Amino acid sequence: MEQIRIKQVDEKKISQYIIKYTMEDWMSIVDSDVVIVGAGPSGMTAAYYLAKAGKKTVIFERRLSFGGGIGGGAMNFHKVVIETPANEIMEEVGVKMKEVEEGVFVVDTAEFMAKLGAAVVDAGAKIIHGVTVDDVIFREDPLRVAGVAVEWTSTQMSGLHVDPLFISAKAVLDATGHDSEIISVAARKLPELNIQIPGEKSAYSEIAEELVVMNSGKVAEGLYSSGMATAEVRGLPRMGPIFGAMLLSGRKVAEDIIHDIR
Ligand code: 48H
Ligand code: FE2
Repeated sequence: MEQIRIKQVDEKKISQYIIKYTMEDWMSIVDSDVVIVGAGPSGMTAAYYLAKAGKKTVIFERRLSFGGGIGGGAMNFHKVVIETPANEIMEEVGVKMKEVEEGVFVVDTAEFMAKLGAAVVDAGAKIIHGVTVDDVIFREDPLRVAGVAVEWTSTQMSGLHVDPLFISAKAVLDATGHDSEIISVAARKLPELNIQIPGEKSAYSEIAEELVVMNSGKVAEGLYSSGMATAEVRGLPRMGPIFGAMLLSGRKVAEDIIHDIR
């Protein structure tokens, strides 16, 4: 059998390459156009359209994977439902769909996560895993959100007292899902933003989808919501494992941000 010759790489060189090019990325990330918190379906869809429009976009994701609630499907069944016109977005990123009735499609969760994630990266957005956002930066005159505070998820889990780094952005998108973590912290620590959070309502899929898309957008200057964070912040019903509104709210909020930061 022919021997496979593998290039020999010194350990310290491996370290140097990783440190140098990680820091190069972070030097750019600290001054972003848009920070998206959460790599679930709505955050990734927003990132895809923002990056395609040339905005310097970063997603911070607490976990070491992307997809958010996609992976769990419905009670761990590996399918979710999509409805028109969200199928346009699935087609654009190459996710195969089975049309089960007119305008209603079933998709595989693994393919959904993988292809949406790949589309985000190919469009030029950065996805940084293992980072938790736990606060915002604000400015006065005019009062606005101007970025976020980030910490390693692993450091947070350790309980050690370590201060965060700050990342500035023209727009911050809370795509953290049901808990709406970023808008919640802004509402609590910046009462002058006047944000009231009524909380998500019980399930009513038929009306919830349109309501979530319509109500996704600006919550305060510089601060936006998409996906289930919108349901939490606007007091809208949940819809269960149908994902059209997650995708369409991500696209809608991307359009709003592109308009606002132009
Ligand atoms: C960094 C964070 C932080 C943080 C959270 O939950 P997601 O999938 O969010 P959406 O809104 O795009 O999609 C919601 C959908 O999955 C869902 O749950 C539906 C449709 N439910 C209907 C129903 O009736 O239940 O993703 C949010 C992501 C996750 O990956 C989190 O790990 C991440 O955000 N995240 N990342 N810093 N502070 N908080
Ligand atoms: Fe959910």
